[in-house]
Amino acid sequence: MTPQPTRGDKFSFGLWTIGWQARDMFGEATRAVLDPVEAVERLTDLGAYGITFHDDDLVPATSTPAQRQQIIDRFKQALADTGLSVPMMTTNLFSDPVFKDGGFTSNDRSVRRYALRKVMRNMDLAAEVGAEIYVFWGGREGSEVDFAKDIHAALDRYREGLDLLAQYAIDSGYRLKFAIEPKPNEPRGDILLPTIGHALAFIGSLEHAEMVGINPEVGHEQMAGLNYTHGIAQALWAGKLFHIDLNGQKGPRFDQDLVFGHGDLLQAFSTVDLLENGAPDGGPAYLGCRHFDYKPLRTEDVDGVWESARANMELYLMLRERSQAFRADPEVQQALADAGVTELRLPTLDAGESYPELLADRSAFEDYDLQPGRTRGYGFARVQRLAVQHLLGAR
Ligand code: GLT
Ligand code: MN
Ligand code: MN
Repeated sequence: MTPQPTRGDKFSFGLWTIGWQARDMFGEATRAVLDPVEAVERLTDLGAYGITFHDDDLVPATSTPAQRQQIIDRFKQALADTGLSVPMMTTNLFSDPVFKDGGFTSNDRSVRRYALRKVMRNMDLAAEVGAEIYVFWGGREGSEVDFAKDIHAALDRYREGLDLLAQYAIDSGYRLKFAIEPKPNEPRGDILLPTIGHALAFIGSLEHAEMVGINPEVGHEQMAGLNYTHGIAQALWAGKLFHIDLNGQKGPRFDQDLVFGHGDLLQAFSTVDLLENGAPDGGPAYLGCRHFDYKPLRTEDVDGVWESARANMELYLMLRERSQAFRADPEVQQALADAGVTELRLPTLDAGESYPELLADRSAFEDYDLQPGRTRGYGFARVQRLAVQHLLGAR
């Protein structure tokens, strides 16, 4: 019997994921439009906690104000009927051709002003439906031609935009926190804030840095050949992991948005282990939603969509069980201790010690015997073997 998701697991899905019609670069849609109300009902039945969306996912961009209100009212009724939450919302600043050179960083100033207004209107809705996180994925903020984009100015405009929106949230009394989602490329040739590290450095320059964190996506880091678990660990260390986009990716290539774990499964295992057991006291390191940002395979009909939605949650729960067994295994605990994993938590200097004492400690340098450190084995191979045994349920 595989584990069954419940609301307490805090799984959430983008409306654009299960609702993806599977239109791609080379072919037309293979699935019909999914009614947002049906999405709410089906996700509830499957045991999810929340649904997230862009302004235009819920309300088609061509809607009149009256139509917009009607769609929102109907959607809110479905939320009330099911108890499903909207933990996160975001803005589509990439589909309309007007955003071909970006939203906040378009070379065209009027586009930048329009983008800010579009976000503000949707922040009002986010506050109304109780969302706590507002995501900024700047897929069109970037360039293909180095000489055509002044990066210094573009970062100034990015900061100007986020500072203004943060001020708007504060002045409006909204309890929204912002989360920037990095991506290295696609749809732009090169995107601004391409990795977790770039985004963290940028956030430090913002006027309301305390209300801005990141929303790292598995595939986006792996597209850049980076280690997702390391990336979110640094975000946690910085107190900036405000949200996550879980999915699967098979190495550096186009953004695949596979089901979570259907790429680098071993790294998915360490990701879940970190989220669930990675706090210094061994408890969960991350308390927010486990949000899936994936694309159901283009080959699937609507049944396959719900099958894949299940697969995301089920895989996460299986890995959570596996990671609990891994942590509880005395042999693993011994292997981790032997490997020095716990020793790394010891400060390098003694309490009260500083560099004068270190300089005076002959055993640290002048009399230090390099041989043991040169010849020791660290036992990491054993840790990895045990991890894989647990991953595959062989222990
Ligand atoms: C878009 C992108 C995702 C982002 C979404 C938020 S939209 O589909 O590929 O990674 O999370 O804007
Ligand atoms: Mn993606
Ligand atoms: Mn994403």
